[in-house]
Amino acid sequence: MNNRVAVPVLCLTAVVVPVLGLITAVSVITDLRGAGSGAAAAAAAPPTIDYSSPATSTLPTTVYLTIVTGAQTGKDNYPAYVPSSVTIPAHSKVTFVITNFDDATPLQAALFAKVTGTVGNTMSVTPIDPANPNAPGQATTVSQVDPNDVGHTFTAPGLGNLNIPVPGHAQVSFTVETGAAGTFDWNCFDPCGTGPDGTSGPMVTTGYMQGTITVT
Ligand SMILES: [Cu+2]
Repeated sequence: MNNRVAVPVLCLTAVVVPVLGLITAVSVITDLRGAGSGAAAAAAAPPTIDYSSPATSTLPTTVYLTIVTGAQTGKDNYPAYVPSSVTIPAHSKVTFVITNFDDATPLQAALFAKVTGTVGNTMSVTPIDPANPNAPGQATTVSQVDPNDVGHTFTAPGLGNLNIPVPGHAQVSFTVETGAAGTFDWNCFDPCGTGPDGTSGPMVTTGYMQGTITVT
């Protein structure tokens, strides 16, 4: 009889004592950890990272484009913007520099002779001599160009109604303020291409007189 009673008691003791010991051990470890992290926090606060804010963009805020002639592309009457597609940061001021080695083609629509969509609706124009390209002329700031002097336009209606009339044999620079992310098509609206009205060929070919501006 006594053995039958004693066995459960011993069993209970065998279970309870180790459990109590475990609880005590966990409490000690928790206390030590608390003390340790407190000391570390006092010594050097960990950096705070705010993941709700976007990372600062590493994209360039100056973009360089070159307009090359059909002779340079090796494709008759196929002048091209190089590069024809660019990626720029959102919510930023981005400066474009376009160097045009091509000559003028009179604009058919004088509307595209005006500078729009840039800071101040102006651009800087510096004449260049393609045969001596590192001896630029005097820069001037303009809000429009004589339609007969325009060689190509850089027109992106979706990007703040951007329109740049690029004179023949000139370098232009202008600044745009980007907004939210998006992809915007640009086209040249000067009839520099092939076909009876000059609007075929490179004018309708991505990589020549049309491309995209990606804002990200
Ligand atoms: Cu063009």
